[in-house]
Amino acid sequence: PLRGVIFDLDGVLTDTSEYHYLAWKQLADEIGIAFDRQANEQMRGLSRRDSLLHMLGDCAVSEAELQEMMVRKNSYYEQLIQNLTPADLLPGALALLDELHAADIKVAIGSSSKNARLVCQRLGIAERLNAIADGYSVEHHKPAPDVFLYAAGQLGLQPHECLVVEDASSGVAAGLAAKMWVLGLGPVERVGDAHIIRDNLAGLNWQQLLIELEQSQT
Ligand code: G16
Ligand code: MG
Repeated sequence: PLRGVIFDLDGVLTDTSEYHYLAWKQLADEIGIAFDRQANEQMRGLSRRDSLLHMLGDCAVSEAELQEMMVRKNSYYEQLIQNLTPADLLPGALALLDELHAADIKVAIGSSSKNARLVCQRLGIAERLNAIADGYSVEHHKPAPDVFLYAAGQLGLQPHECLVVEDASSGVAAGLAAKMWVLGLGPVERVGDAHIIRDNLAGLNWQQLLIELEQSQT
């Protein structure tokens, strides 16, 4: 039976994915690299470094330049998330967290972001979480399963007892590689490999979800 839910953060509980895009876009404009929302789509869920490497493509830069660019992008991102408040939780997020609490289901964050703790605090959900696994927790980032396995370990649960909620292809792949249940949020082209798929968290019902997961097995 399911005993824990591991939420991805950016794009699942809040729309910081838009702020990641804007921060990357500013950097790209400054260094004269073409970058748009479509290119950004491919970077969803990737670590800061992997995102930058993806953005640069075959444009060769030194390690020192890479470091400087990552610092610069993060400074733009930090500015953008400064005004995050609980109102920036996506529709349905709070209701689901309440429902999980009532059902005695443990809750963790499994994010690639090094800003995850700060974002959770700003959103006012830090106290509701039993664990936070973030960009500092593991060496290998999504699509590697490590961050979700780390979160499950923090919750004291086995992989098959956990449901991962993800909006990114890399995150869905990470959840499946961890041998966990996966709920994908977004278009089929992006999260189609997940066990069940929804547009977003709005109106999601935990008991209903459990039934659907069971059906997805047959
Ligand atoms: C998030 C975002 C990614 C971002 C990554 C690293 O992951 O989806 O766009 O590149 O974190 O963030 P930071 O630069 O803050 O360390 P997730 O896993 O929460 O979707
Ligand atoms: Mg995400």
